[in-house]
Amino acid sequence: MERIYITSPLYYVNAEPHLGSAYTMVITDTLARYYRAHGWETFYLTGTDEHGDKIAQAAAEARMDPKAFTDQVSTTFRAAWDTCGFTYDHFIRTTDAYHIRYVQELLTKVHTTGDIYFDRYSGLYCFGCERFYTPKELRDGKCPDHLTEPKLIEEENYFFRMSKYQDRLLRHLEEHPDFIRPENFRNEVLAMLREPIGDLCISRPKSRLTWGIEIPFDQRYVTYVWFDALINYVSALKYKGEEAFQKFWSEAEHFIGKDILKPHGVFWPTMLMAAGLPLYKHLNVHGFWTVEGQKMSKSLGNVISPLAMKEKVGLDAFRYFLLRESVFGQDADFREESLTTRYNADLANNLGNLISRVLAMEEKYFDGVVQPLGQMWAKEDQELRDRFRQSEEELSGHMAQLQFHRALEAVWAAIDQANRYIVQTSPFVLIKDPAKRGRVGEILHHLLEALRMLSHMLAPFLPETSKEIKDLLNLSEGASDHQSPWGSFFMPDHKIKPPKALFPRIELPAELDDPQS
Ligand code: ME8
Repeated sequence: MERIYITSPLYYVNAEPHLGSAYTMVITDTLARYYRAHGWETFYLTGTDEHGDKIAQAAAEARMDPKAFTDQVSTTFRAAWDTCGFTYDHFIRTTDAYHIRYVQELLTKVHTTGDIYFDRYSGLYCFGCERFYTPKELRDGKCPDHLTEPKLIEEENYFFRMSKYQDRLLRHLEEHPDFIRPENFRNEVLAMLREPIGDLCISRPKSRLTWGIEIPFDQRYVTYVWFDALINYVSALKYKGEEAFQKFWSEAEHFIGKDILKPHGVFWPTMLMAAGLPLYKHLNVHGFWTVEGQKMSKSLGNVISPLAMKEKVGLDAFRYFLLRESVFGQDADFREESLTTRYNADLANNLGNLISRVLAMEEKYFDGVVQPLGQMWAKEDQELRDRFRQSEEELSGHMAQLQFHRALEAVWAAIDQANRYIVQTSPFVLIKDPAKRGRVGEILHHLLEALRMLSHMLAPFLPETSKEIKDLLNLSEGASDHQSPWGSFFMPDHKIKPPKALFPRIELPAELDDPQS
């Protein structure tokens, strides 16, 4: 049986869920649903990243004890993801006892083999990133992410002999061209590996930070947050049992945003090498979302909340927009106006109208009872079926390449064909001639097949809509009905439900309304 292990990043509990975190969840949830539906054994992991300076500071600002604070925010995340219906199999917190134990086990192992050593170090430290910077990495002397000047810190710490694994990682990337994808991010990591990567400072003295996993061989220190958080991808599987680890680890597909490429592309694989563990299968890197052309930030007040979007347009419309509007790996811009335009054109007009028209005609002409298909199919009937078959094939190719927007384009090509088929065959005209009633029944049968296939193809992307279509067609939820060949599924006495408007149009001010849609 084929398997896939899908991971999202662990979200820092210093902010509420937003567009960026929701996007990674939508992608990973879509993939998990897709592979599950195709019979793959799937494990989908998400969770929260709860240690380190950033979190300690956020807890202090909230005047809370860090553990109580992280309990609260982690619960908020989990509740938000549950409200969004994301189908993760396990939610890990880096404060979970089993994770802490596993991190300490791994630290001890790497220390014993000599790949962790103690040293005095002075360097430029960015508190925002929680890491040391080399002067070369800075922009005008400032951290490129936080635009603040790092502080010169001199202290004794533990170091991970990362440089020892540099050549091996470089070779791995050269031998596995799709290890990091898309290619531009692979090239970024290759460029990092063609310069000396140095060793990684993996401890923080308790004199300046206590909120972390204690270094098991020196109680004066806690673990650097990345040497803790990254390990979640393995500790969660180990928690599920050795069998889960054996089954899934080699199938790991990590999904991250581009700002955390270095920890995942350089720290993590070298850590795995030092721990004697196999490497993950792929690192899949997505771009950043801006909002109306601007960076999303609390101070600008433009943070998009997935829960607010659920209230406003519904989760499926939000998912559709994120997946259809962006190209995986590239940056994208969130605009309410584009969302409304796509909603009205693609969801309300093309998809919503198709569903309600077909169901309304079936209801009106045949009381909702599906009519039999004849032996001979018209050219248009065959074209409709062929277009759906082709779309399904295209969809699976695009999913393998993480081209979600293309996959949706393929589904919409089928929807367009179904709408065209209604115009070509004009059942609403034919029905006026009693001699053509049989043909009208056949046309509607083909269209109901189209809706059945749509409910299947749309399921990973628009799960609620897919469920609604199934329900309207009066199909049981778990039925693997999509495997039945076109035309052989509906029994002649099958009765569908009355029509329903799935995506009511969003009314726009007159000047914004698109005359085409
Ligand atoms: O980095 N557009 O957590 P995080 C797209 N705890 N993605 C965005 C985004 C935006 N505007 N803003 C943030 C962390 N993200 C670490 C991860 S993994 C072991 C530890 C993405 O909460 C960002 O790229 O700051 C990252 O993938 C995710 O949200 C979590 O960011």
